[in-house]
Amino acid sequence: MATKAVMEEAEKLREKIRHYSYLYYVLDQPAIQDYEFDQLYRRLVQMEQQHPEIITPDSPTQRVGGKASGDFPKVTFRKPMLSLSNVFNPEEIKAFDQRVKNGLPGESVSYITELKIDGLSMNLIYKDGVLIQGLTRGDGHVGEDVTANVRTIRSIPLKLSGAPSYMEIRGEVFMPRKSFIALNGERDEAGLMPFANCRNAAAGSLRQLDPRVTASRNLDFFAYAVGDVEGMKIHSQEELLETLKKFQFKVNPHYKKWDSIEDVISGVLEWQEKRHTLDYDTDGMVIKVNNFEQQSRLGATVKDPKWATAYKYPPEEAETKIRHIAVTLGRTGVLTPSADVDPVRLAGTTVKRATLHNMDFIRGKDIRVGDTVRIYKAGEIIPEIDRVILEKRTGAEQIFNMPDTCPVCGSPVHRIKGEAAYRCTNRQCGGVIREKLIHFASRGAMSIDGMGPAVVDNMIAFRLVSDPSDLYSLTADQLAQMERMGEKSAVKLTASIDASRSRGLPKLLYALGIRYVGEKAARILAEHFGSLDALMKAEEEELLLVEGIGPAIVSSLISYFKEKSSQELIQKLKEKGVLTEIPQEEKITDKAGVFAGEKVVLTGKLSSMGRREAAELIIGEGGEIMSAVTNGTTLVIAGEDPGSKLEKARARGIHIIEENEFLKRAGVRAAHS
Ligand code: 1X8
Repeated sequence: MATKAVMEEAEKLREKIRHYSYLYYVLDQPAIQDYEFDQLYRRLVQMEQQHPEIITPDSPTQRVGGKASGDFPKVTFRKPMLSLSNVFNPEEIKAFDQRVKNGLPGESVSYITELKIDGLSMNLIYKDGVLIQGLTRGDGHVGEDVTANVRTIRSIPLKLSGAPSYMEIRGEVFMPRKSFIALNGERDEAGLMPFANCRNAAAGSLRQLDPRVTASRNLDFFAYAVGDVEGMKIHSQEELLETLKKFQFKVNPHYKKWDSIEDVISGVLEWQEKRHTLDYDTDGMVIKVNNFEQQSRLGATVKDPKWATAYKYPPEEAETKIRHIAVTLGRTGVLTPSADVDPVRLAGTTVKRATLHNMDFIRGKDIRVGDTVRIYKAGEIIPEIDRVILEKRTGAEQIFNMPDTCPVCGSPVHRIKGEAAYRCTNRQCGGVIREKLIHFASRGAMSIDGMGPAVVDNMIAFRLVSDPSDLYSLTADQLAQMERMGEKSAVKLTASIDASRSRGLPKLLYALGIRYVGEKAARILAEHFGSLDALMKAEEEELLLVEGIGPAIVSSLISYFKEKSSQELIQKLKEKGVLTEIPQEEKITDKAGVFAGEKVVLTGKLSSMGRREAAELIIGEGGEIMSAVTNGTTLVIAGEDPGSKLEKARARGIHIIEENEFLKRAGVRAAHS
């Protein structure tokens, strides 16, 4: 049996992890390094493994773990989830205001505007502050129970503090554009059908039978309403949003209160263009009467509330003609078709090319060369074809077929059973090698300066490299033989290749270009396993237990490491001195360092080191860096010319030390370890 002390320590860890997750996932203000977070998390997993009886359902370790149920049971809502009436122009907004005013004669009315998020509406049920059910909107009266999947969304609290006995939180599950674009890129590479937009991707991710898949999809949630609530009274939408924030939900920050409908209109129009800069899709603006008592007097029709409406922004689409279908080769050998179209303006840019993904996509939409098509931007960035305008067919359009041979090396092209993708069958295909090298050297991967596509082409043409490991034995003389490469540039390039040896495991893992292993997955894996050797030795079951790593990544890793060519490449990279572990400076070896638990503010100049260095030292010793003195600050390190932070610290009686004392504390430790 676990002792009281063990249970208390576990609960403390949970609180800490909840707090740092909140800062990271809800406020987007990370306060500790990922590695340090991982250490806390692993410590909790360890304790819970040793004492399974202490596991609580709201423990942060229990986000992914619900069983994969065969289907999603139907659940009837206590209060229906209504839809919204739509308005499309300022006149209709004014008419909405008139209807509201007619329902509330002589009263003054304030409105709240909120961005309308293009995702899926959800109802989250909290009993005594614990999330017990997550339901999709369904038909508004009966929703589907997707609790196991909802629990994997990090910005949704599993536990609320100070919550009433029963509360339903309503909001929108969505997929950020960045995640959507990355996901579709992976799907193209894997020969899977891409999602048409962020909303479909979010819906598909939420309806997964395996919660681990949902967990890997990077879903997010904005809260904006409540359903049934027992034991708490809220008086206005403004108060509601503030309350949701207090319960640590993510609330979209772009809401505003207005006292006149003219101001509402200007607020709505202001976002018509600005919304394109956000990292999530919005399809309009919701306008709500602020006062709840006025809301209830206005009431609802069978379908929608009379106190709210949605101003819908027109979808951004354009019409153009397909002139040609081109085929490009990716780094896994997949051939991807794309349409060259007549240049057309769309959502702020000129579009000349739209992706066609794969043959199933082309056949599914019956896309032909010469067709007139409607295009839009998926995730606001990627030009996509929505549909062919059949009425504009002339009969001169040409059906497209995938080439039988690789456009780069001429080898046969093969379609794997069950996949939509066609691949070049040549393992030594120059085009694939090229793409692999470009990826290996790219930013986010090994960041080799001066090694862009043109240089890679040159290297291949001069037969200097056939895989990334060859880079590490290149001499400046060899490089200088290439065209358009001076001696100076050659020396510089060898230096940046050399420097890339020590990038470390997270970058290397991404650079290897393993299918599905993007930057984020690479970092998670690197931090979990610490070395490439440990990762390569890991069994499937162990990989599946890693938070944020879904089954697709796991099977891709396993098949990659099983390949003889991968093993050889890794062996060669090691022999050439490429670091296959986490760099020393990114490691926090002992969380119980001399500054463990301290929240430290640095002020003034230190003579012995820079700010960054000092911060790293403190973090490395278990401390946390704060940018300003607050009530939570436990220690202030004062250098020269410390300024107002020092005064603030003095006024609050916070412990202050000077540079020599700081060095002594940090140094004593360093001498021991
Ligand atoms: C739907 C949505 C609402 C809000 C944001 N996004 C949506 N998709 C909001 O109120 N902030 S309200 C709503 C509905 O009532 N159907």
